[in-house]
Amino acid sequence: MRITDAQVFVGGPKKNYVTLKIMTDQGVYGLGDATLNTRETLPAMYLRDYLIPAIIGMDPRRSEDIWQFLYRGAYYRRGPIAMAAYGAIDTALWDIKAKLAGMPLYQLFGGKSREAAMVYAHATGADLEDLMDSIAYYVQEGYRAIRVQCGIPGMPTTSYGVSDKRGDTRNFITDYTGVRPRTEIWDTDKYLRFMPDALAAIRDRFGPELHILHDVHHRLLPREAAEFAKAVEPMRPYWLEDPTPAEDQDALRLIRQHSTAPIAIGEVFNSIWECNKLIENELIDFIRVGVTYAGGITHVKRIVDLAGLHHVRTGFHGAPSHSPLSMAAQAHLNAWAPNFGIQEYLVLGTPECDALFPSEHHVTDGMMYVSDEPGLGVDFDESEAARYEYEPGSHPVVRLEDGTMWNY
Ligand code: CS2
Ligand code: MG
Repeated sequence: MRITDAQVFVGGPKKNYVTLKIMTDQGVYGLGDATLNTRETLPAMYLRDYLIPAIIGMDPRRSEDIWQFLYRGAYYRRGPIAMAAYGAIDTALWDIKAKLAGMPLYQLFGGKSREAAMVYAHATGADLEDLMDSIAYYVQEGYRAIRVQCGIPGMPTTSYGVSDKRGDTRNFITDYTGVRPRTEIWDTDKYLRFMPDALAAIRDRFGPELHILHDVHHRLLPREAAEFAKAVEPMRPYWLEDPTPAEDQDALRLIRQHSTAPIAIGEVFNSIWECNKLIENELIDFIRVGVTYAGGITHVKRIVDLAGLHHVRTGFHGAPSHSPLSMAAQAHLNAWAPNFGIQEYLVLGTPECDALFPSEHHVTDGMMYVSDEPGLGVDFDESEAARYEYEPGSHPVVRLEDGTMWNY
């Protein structure tokens, strides 16, 4: 069996999905995702110019060897662009393998460990009252776990992912008006004075059972993160995400020394070599990698197995930029992983997105049900894809009130 050709498509309904389709001499094809939000053309070019010409003629069933060929063969290893490109190929090869077996992908990992996987929704509010309405909406929709993000009083712009318009709970991460980013202003003192009380009010209003998650989005210094984690511990958050940038991994000990609040990190990691020390030293509770830019199923499965040895559970990245293909790959891993924790989930199901990526995967009452179709269980409609083209977009950048650049 041979790979005969592969194509890359960039575009989608208000997203720039980077979709890879690998064709074989037996008519079976595989699909993979390389969507690197706001840098989408780069993995697409890596695939088209360097990787696709090198894999044509290879046996698509040898996914492990092809992964090693891509990773070891590059010499300049890792990085999100390369790992997204390898990840797309790897996912497409697993799709082909499971289609050949006539089984849903999770069967190849060892079968289902659960009937459905808990997901968390995003609630946001311009202020606390607005956020309470947004949480109430998701609770009523059946979600058991909700990430809560709120505008901070006195801060000149709203912080990460929150609209300044009351009642507008769409997720504001990517701005598709061009590559020049808008600026958000950050003030740690205002945040630290406000957010613990806000979380206490949310716990008070929604009771002990709701899983409350919060994303600090790399904004605090390690000492401040420890102070924050200690302050919110009585509210029993399900997790605190990215309390501090994880480049300085030893600094995370400070949080552990001061608080038992669970810590989730890893959405910007792209290899096991960024995860292994945090996992082995048991400095985190949830690993947040995404199949898209952490090298695909082969590499992420290795990270999940390492995490399992150290009581670290999964909480895969599932931001709005994720394609239904990467979400499907994660749905299969979530169905299998003995150390599954939770899955981030934003409603992707617009009619346009469903038409582009038809599938049986679905979320009901806050639980994700994996498709039983052979392979990934997602198709790709090329005539739909022809309607879209790449639209340049950007994340905001963050500055302190005096103009100093900060972490987005
Ligand atoms: C966020 C991300 O989902 C999350 O937890 O931190 O949305 C992140 O901002 C985006 O993926 C960046 O593209
Ligand atoms: Mg995050």
